[in-house]
Amino acid sequence: MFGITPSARLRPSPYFEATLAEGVTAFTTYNHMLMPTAFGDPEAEYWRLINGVSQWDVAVERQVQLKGPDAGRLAQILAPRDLSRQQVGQGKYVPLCDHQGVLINDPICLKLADDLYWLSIADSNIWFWAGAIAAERGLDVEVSEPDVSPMALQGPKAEDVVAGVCGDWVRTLKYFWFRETHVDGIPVVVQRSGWSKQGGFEIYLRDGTQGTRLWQIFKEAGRPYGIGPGGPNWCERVESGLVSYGGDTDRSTNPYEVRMGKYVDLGVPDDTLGIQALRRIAAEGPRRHTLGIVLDAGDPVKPGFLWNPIFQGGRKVGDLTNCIFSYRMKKNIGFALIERGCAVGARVEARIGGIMQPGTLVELPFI
Ligand code: THG
Repeated sequence: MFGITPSARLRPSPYFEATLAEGVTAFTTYNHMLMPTAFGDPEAEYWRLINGVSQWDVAVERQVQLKGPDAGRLAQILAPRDLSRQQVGQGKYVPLCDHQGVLINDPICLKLADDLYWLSIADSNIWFWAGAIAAERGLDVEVSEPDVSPMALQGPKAEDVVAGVCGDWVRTLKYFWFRETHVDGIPVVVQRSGWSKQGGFEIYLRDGTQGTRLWQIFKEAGRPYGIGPGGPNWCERVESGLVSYGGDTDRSTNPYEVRMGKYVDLGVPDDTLGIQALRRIAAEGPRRHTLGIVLDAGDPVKPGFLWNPIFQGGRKVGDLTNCIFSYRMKKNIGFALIERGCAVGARVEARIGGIMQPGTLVELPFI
């Protein structure tokens, strides 16, 4: 359809050549990189994730490394979730908020050592933010972006594939826990994680020259299980109720509005960014919440790129932040970021492409 102009601003993934060889047909941009999102057969890619194992280039999940005596202090200043009992080898899903309590990223925080943390970030420039906060607070910590590029293996067969390559110890890893190891001499971190609810692992490659080789090793090990390429799957993640920062959030969304309230600890130290605002929001109650919506329409609707307004009795009450035809439910489903007065069971209308589409609000996740 169109090409992409090369530039040093558009940074390459170590798996780029491998995904070209797999027949990638579409990319999205994320953290100033390209992420493969399609390989020509969306339904096959979906069922492979649900029933088998899917291999993803998610190198765009960049690491913001905090290193030095104050690394843990900085992590806790950035994240309004209690990290005081986080252990080495453990990851935690954390909201990052600005001073107003607005969500600015939702990384996994990995503690590699008492003085070494990675924030595995979603799509926003946290390296500027973390560096500025460290300097302003006079902390003894170095903020950098190391040569680390995750690849995901997702789906019910992912554990067998990763155990085949790394050993049976991976089967004992708890959710978000990880271990540093080598795969045929290539340095990696292996974590039980990934942006799907089908189970799986992420392999954080620590040598960007070895992407093609690492891809091939897992592809070979996955052959008996029918492995194939994929990417963060729009349909599966909506069915599973996974929030996409920047997709389902806007410039005023706080964690309580997008089902992340359980990852906020109001007792964190007072110098944590955004905590005063979050305490106020928690006391007053957020204005909006995120629910599922099931449209009446039987045929797939095309929602386009923009948020679609949701109405009740002719009044705008929220936004449809995504919408997809579910292969398992055979319905159009999406997320509604909507006034708290609109509850589960309520009938609403979403205006999509100029057409009013009636639907019902439901609990998340759908499946
Ligand atoms: N893996 C890694 N880095 C990432 C992502 C990832 N960075 C960007 C983005 N994804 C960060 N966002 C999320 C969002 C949700 C989850 C992980 C990262 C997730 N959530 C589960 C849930 O909401 O049900 C479990 C949360 C929990 O139990 O604590 O897994 O995917 N490396």
